[in-house]
Amino acid sequence: MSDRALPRRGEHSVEELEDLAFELRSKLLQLCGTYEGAVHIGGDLSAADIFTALFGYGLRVDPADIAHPGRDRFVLSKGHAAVCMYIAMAIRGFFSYEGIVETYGQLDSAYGMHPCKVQLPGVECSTGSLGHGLPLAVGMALGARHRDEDHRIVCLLGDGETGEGSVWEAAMAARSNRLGNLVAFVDRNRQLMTSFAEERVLFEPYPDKWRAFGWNVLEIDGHDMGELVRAIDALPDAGSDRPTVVICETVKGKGVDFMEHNLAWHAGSLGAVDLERAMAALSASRTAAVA
Ligand SMILES: Cc1ncc(C[n+]2csc(CCOP(=O)(O)OP(=O)(O)O)c2C)c(N)n1
Repeated sequence: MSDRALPRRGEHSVEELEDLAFELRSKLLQLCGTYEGAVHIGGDLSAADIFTALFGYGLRVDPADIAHPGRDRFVLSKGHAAVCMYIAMAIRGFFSYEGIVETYGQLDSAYGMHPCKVQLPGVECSTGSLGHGLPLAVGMALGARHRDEDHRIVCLLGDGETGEGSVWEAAMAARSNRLGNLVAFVDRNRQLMTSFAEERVLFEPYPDKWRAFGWNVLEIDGHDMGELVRAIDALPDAGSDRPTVVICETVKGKGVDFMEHNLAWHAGSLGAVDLERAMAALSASRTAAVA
């Protein structure tokens, strides 16, 4: 057993988390305006509240002690949202935002378009090929059980990604092995890369599919910080015998009106004029939300 103090969960209120989610979206857009390549901005914006709730509230992690054995492990299965994770982690104190912007997406940068745990200590899993994060998380959860550790493994998936068969093999293995220390969040933005989800794959009845695999299912509005916090508070103890999935209903491009529900904004970059428009739209949606 380690004699280091256990990492603490984030301690922000719902209102503070909402401010942090705005900060995260603003920083994402700024980076999208300076980086020359395409940023997966649509699925970053849909997941920004989930990232904020996890890194600002739900996860027991310590930026000053990233290898603590008692820390929760976060696995970004939708690895194309790496930059959103980097910035959420920067806001929690893991890295500096300026450091991310300086080298993001460049050859040999620690901040690649997909996360690499070798290049960037603090990242728990190298991901990017969709469908692999949940199987990895199942292995990590099993390992924790074997070592008698009581931390959680938290995995974020895209809904499109859950069209991969490996996700359902992992879901079955998780329940078979009674992995109550495993929690999946699904960013249910109902869009894939080039199409709307149900046009390609009949996901519905989506929550019932997870229930059929024996999971505890929570369904929430993934942009309502209060609901995110309550879902995190309602998670069963890591020692329980049933994995939990939190299905977060979201909007791809959330917060920037011309990106919302728009297939053109799965990935893209912003010129100076578009950046200004996007920042104005984000501020307007924040003002409307607090009014
Ligand atoms: C195995 C694999 N196939 C294809 C891709 C390319 N790809 C990147 S994002 C994406 C769409 C994924 O949709 P979803 O999981 O719903 O993510 P989101 O809409 O939240 O960005 C695809 C097909 C990939 N990264 N991995």
